[in-house]
Amino acid sequence: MKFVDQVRVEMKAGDGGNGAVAFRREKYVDKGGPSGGDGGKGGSIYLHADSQLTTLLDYRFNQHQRAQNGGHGLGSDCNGKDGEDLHLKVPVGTLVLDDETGEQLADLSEAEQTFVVCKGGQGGLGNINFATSTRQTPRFAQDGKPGEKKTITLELKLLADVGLIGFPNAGKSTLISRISRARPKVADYPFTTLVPNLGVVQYKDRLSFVVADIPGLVEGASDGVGLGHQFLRHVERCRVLVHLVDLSAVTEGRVPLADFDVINEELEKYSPTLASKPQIVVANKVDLPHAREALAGFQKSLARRKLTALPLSGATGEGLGPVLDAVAKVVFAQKSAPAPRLKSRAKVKPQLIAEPAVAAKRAMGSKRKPSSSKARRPAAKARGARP
Ligand SMILES: Nc1nc2c(ncn2[C@@H]2O[C@H](COP(=O)(O)OP(=O)(O)OP(=O)(O)O)[C@@H](O)[C@H]2O)c(=O)[nH]1
Ligand SMILES: [Mg+2]
Repeated sequence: MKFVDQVRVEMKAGDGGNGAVAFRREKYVDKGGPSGGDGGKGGSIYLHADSQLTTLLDYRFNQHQRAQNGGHGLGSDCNGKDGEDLHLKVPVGTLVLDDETGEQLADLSEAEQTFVVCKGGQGGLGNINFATSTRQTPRFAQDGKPGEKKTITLELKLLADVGLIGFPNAGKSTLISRISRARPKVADYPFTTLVPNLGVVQYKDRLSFVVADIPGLVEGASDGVGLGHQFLRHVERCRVLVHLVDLSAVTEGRVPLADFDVINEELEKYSPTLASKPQIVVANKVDLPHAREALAGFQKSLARRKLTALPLSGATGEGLGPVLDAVAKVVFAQKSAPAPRLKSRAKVKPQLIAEPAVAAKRAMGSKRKPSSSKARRPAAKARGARP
């Protein structure tokens, strides 16, 4: 399936129906008066975040979306029918941007979140509404209002906790397929991964986090080299980046520290915020002899910058524990504490708010108890809600 993560869509809500100009004409009813009904409301366009969807592919070939117009008002006091609303589904993590201004209109980051993109136009009033004592035959009615029209850009940003970054062939897909059930293609040529993949990692104590494997970056990605920066938006929301450095590349004359710097420069060019995200540096492929030899040197050069590199072999699983622990430490430290949930309404102790008059009487020492059932009701409510 094609991965579509950005699409421009023209949206038009339904226009409101026009109000009608009509007069009652009946046998024996002379000058029956105005009877033009109102126009119906135009349909609105809603976007719903759906956890079942993973891409914006549906919109690639449906770039014009229209909701139904409202029906026009009719004679005999008949109102026009409201236009049907249009409900569109988008994947969770979709940003809704105004195409012209680039302004963010909505961020649908939670399942079932809803956003009204375009409101339907109001229906016009029929002439029946304009009859007064001095104007008994209004020969005019109101036109319906046009529905909102917008061109928007839908942009998908995957919701992953951890983003895997590094050069092509660094072993990102190998790592995600080892720690999760994601099975992206693994091969020894660059740009094997062309679209981001997500995997859920089951960590200890039933804790889990989502990892995104994104296509490799190369020097000049900001100028469109390789696949460019286009997929970096998918790690913008991550809590932590795992930066894989391929130590075996020393056999090709590459220097691990230089590789590390190139990727960081590309991150910086894309977004300084992304570059300042917590990073766990992983020295990968240590199962290979050349890589193992290069490890100490790489770690030393990072230590000079007060950074550490965790050795790993995505292929054999060596060093996986400490890497996952380091990731989990950042992910779960940052994950906000679970929102306090009310187990039952009983926990909320309602306070009896006395009406000002009652409060004043009480203050004056009035001993008369409220006798009416109305006055007793709040107290009864409070009792009912007690645990
Ligand atoms: N020896 C060894 N080989 C590895 C290790 N990890 C990955 N490889 C090999 O390195 C090559 C590239 O691995 P991938 O996982 O496809 O690399 P990637 O970072 O996803 O590459 P792109 O998708 O092209 O960006 C494959 O031939 C893997 O078998 C490792 O830990 N040790
Ligand atoms: Mg890959």
